Amino acid sequence: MKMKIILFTATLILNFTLLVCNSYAAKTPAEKLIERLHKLQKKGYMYGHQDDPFYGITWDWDANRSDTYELVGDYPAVMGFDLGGIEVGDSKNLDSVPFTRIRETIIKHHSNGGIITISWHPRNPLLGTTAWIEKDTVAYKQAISALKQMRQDTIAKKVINPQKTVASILPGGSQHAKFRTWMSRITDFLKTLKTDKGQPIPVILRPWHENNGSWFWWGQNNCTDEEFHGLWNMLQDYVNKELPTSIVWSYSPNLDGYWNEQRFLKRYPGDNRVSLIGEDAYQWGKEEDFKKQLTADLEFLTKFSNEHGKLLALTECGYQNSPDSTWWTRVFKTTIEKYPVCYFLPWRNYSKDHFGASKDAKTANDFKLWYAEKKFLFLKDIKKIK
Ligand code: BMA
Repeated sequence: MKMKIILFTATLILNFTLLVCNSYAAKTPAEKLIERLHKLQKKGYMYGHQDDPFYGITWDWDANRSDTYELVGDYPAVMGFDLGGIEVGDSKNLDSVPFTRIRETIIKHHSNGGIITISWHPRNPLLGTTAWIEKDTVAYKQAISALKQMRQDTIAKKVINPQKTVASILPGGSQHAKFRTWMSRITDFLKTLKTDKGQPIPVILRPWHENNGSWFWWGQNNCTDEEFHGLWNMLQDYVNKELPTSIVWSYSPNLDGYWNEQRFLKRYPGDNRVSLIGEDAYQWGKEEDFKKQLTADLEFLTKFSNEHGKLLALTECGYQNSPDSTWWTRVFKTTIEKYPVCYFLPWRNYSKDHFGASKDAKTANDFKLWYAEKKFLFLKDIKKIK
């Protein structure tokens, strides 16, 4: 009898262990990253930085350097990289970073326990220009008005309207086949992001960002709501088919100041398509305006992300070349710390413009003071939290 009970209990324990192991094994790298981000969000907010190990305010391309490390003795928890240029087969991205180096760095940061986010500023598929559309639109309007004055309406009709870019790449559009090739090039790169054991490395992908502004060809005035959804879904469905287990999707509009549910929902891709809601939030003008807008947005986004079960992050941020030595703790920290922001990612540091922490920035001491706080998480802090 006793033996039977022991056997029965042993089987129960074994079954339970198998169940736990299976359910863990069944989780994809993307699902595990989402869980990890939720865990980390409860501990504090992580520091992220774009292109951190490639160049800094006073150096370029050296190996094993980082403005963050040289200031605080630790690396960013989150590193951001951009794949602009991969779509046309370039060997370096739009900021001259070789894709081979981006790949190596992603693999290394992941194996060190870090988190990766990827943005993409693809060129304009209709015009061959950059992701930034404003100059194209101005040139188009000038050409049309000149041609109209010359009564050249037939020629005017043939001039390509930059604001038709999104429409041109959707199924049935003149550039659809070309854009499929572009999508295949970005997925080919993403497929090479693997651990040394051959496991796909999870990444937070943040396409079509700042879409409530009109400076990119996918922006607010450059496509309709319907076209935007078509664009989002086309890329997402393509990438998910090729990489079904490793992509965490981030939807990241720009600092707005006036979000409400109705407006936000117009271009929100949908709960089944987004895991992280981000916002790109720079101070370009007055401090008071920035604080007011960011507070209003974080109030709205906190409520929205809680109700929809999403993560919240400031996916790009900073104050370019901040002349104000106390900006981080006095302006930024005090505005964000009340909200469940899981990470914030200052944009790149390079000789002309910098956004992130550095010993060469006026904000160096202020940032170091902030670094000492327990809630502020860097690579060493998150390593053990899997
Ligand atoms: C912008 C600027 C550009 C850069 C682009 C993509 O905000 O930093 O110089 O090319 O991001 O990284």
